[in-house]
Amino acid sequence: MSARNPEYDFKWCPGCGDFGVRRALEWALLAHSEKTEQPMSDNVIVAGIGCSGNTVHLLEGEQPFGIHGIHGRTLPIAFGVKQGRPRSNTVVVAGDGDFLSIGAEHIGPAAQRNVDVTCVIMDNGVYGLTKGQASPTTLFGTTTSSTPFGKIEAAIKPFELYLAHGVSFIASHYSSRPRDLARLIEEAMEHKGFSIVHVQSPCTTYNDTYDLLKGNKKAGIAPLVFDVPKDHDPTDKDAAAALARRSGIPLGVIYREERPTLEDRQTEIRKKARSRTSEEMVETYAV
Ligand SMILES: Cc1ncc(C[n+]2csc(CCOP(=O)(O)OP(=O)(O)O)c2C)c(N)n1
Ligand code: SF4
Ligand SMILES: [Mg+2]
Repeated sequence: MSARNPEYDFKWCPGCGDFGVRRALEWALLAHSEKTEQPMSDNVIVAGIGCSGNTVHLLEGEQPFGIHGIHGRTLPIAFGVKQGRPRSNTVVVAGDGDFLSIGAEHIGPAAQRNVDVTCVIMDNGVYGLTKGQASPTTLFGTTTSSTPFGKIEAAIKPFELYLAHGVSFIASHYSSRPRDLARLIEEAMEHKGFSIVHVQSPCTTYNDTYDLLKGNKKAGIAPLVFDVPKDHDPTDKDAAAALARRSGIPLGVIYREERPTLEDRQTEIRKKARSRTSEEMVETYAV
């Protein structure tokens, strides 16, 4: 339960990866606000529905604005926030189910517009809140409450999907190194354009992947996570695609591209567009 929001009675399970993501997000928000000298109230967190979305209620300390919206619709809400308050640092927090299943159709338009929003996606490979159904990132053949004979679809590959859509900043990390994750989230917030930090955040109740991610010598399990190689050039799209296709979980920035944001282009258009009276507007429709 949040000390700042005692009416909201919510608990994560012990060991849930989302604790680490919450801590990282708090640090990143503090660092970003300090650097930009913007008040905390200029940060807006748009949360999806899922255990991950509850991050918005658990933030401690000075509070950003929080909107706990509709499952799968974080991006349209964030788009509206950014249109209404272009100076706000708008951050989406959502799960793999929310963002990549029902919400997947919104990734393409947000990327093509290069809307200046940062997304922190908590991927636990399962629908945690609704008790363990398969999600788009659940591996093929996995037995879950909705796939008792094994999942029959292949798992989607988020990084390849983000690259194909033209997301202008793509990073990957996991919840067990919150300091490093915080720096990556901060970098994503500083990026001008649409940024996604895709975080492996294990669900200890329905899909405990800690040993797989970190490795377990005693059990003979090699770690899935690896640091992005020092010589990786994130501005090289081919190199980013090769990294996205590599097996395992890279920790660091996969891709970065500087290009005008939607807000930049709108500012340019506003300079060109002459303001009109209602009568003049109606006149333009007359045949
Ligand atoms: C429109 C709509 N469809 C379905 C649901 C039910 N629902 C709530 S959370 C959820 C899945 C959550 O999974 P994920 O987004 O991965 O978040 P997690 O709980 O794993 O963090 C679903 C299907 C809903 N609330 N609204
Ligand atoms: S069900 Fe899973 S994702 Fe949800 S709080 Fe528990 S451990 Fe975390
Ligand atoms: Mg999930």
